[in-house]
Amino acid sequence: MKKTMLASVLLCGSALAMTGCQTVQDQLQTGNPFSQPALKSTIKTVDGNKEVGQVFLRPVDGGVQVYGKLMNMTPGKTVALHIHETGSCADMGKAAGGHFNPDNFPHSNPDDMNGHAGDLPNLTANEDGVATINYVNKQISAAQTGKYSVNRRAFIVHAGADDYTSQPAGNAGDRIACGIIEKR
Ligand SMILES: [Cu+2]
Ligand SMILES: [Zn+2]
Repeated sequence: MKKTMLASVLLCGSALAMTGCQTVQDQLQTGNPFSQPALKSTIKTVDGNKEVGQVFLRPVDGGVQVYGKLMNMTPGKTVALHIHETGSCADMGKAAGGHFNPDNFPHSNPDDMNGHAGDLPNLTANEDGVATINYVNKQISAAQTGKYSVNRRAFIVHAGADDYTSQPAGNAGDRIACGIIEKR
């Protein structure tokens, strides 16, 4: 078993760079130990505390890869996902505070380097109610501490989509699910 695993890793490493070898699908489906996310978050509904998915964060070239999936979402519906500043899901997720914003920028689209660090792309659930994210955020750190670290902050899933424009939070609606980001 151990020998097989080593052989497959070597084969993989010889054909491609290690990072190119691992698809997000692999990481999601097999929990491959070589994916090594630095941080993780278990997302739960804010009312009822039912688990809806997991999101992982790991350092990659030029930023932090945020990847994972949410289940039991409304099929076809587009919703907002953000990193909020406080690692608490109490009070229906309100305790998570505003968007993570270490440089005091306005809310914007996730690719705007002069917008909130915690801004992320909207997610659309497929017909099975599964929504996936795989996005490299260039404004955050997956380190345990530091100004840009998102350790002990929180993911919030909203009832609606982010318009990437309205202040202070993209008019995304109620907070429906929340997960504290922590060391894996
Ligand atoms: Cu939010
Ligand atoms: Zn924002």
